[in-house]
Amino acid sequence: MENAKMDSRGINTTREYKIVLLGPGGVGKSAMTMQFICHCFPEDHDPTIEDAYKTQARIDDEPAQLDILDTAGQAEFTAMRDQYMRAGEGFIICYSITDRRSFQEAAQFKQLIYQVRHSYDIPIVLVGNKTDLEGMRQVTREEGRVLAREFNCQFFETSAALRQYIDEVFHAVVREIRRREREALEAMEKGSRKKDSLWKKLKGTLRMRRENVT
Ligand SMILES: Nc1nc2c(ncn2[C@@H]2O[C@H](COP(=O)(O)OP(=O)(O)O)[C@@H](O)[C@H]2O)c(=O)[nH]1
Ligand SMILES: [Mg+2]
Repeated sequence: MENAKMDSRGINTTREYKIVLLGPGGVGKSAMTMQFICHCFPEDHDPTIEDAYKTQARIDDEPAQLDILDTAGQAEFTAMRDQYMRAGEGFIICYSITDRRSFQEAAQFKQLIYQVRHSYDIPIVLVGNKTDLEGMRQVTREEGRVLAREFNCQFFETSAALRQYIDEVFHAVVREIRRREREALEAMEKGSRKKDSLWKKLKGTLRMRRENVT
């Protein structure tokens, strides 16, 4: 908890980021989550287990609490899935570079997010995992890049087995959430400045009218 920020009442005020890992079974979602959280690589994580994990991180010198949902299952609708698609603030869509089908399915997950959120402007990071198995590669890096461009999102190739680019993925999704929040705040401030100046103008004309009456 060294990163936790406390307010004057001693309450933990570290911003919590709700992150959902999506992708077909077997691509390494659980392995990536475990490596990020505890630097461990479980060889035989039950593929049907869907679980949530919490961890603290310091990203760009700002503390963050990551609430990570490691999902299991196909790109189909269930009541539960609908809920976490709604509640998630950032999504990590994973495929395996050794499995072309998983790459094709990745696109369906993006579509699933759209169906629930009706927006393409959602923080997403696309991940091609298992780069340590280069000899078994079925999806080129360029194909990953092209899909990421289509998604308008960042792209990483990772190896959960070797813990390569794992922190980068989770940090990138938090940065995406923060960037949108900053932009929304700036837009709000701009809007309120506009209102202020409109209000002042209005008061100015009222004063002029009053002066004309007297
Ligand atoms: N070689 C290699 N195997 C991996 C990697 N990531 C996961 N695996 C293996 O792939 C299988 C499925 O991983 P898992 O994390 O359970 O996939 P999930 O179903 O997407 O959660 C397991 O046997 C893992 O040990 C990786 O980066 N490299
Ligand atoms: Mg899993």
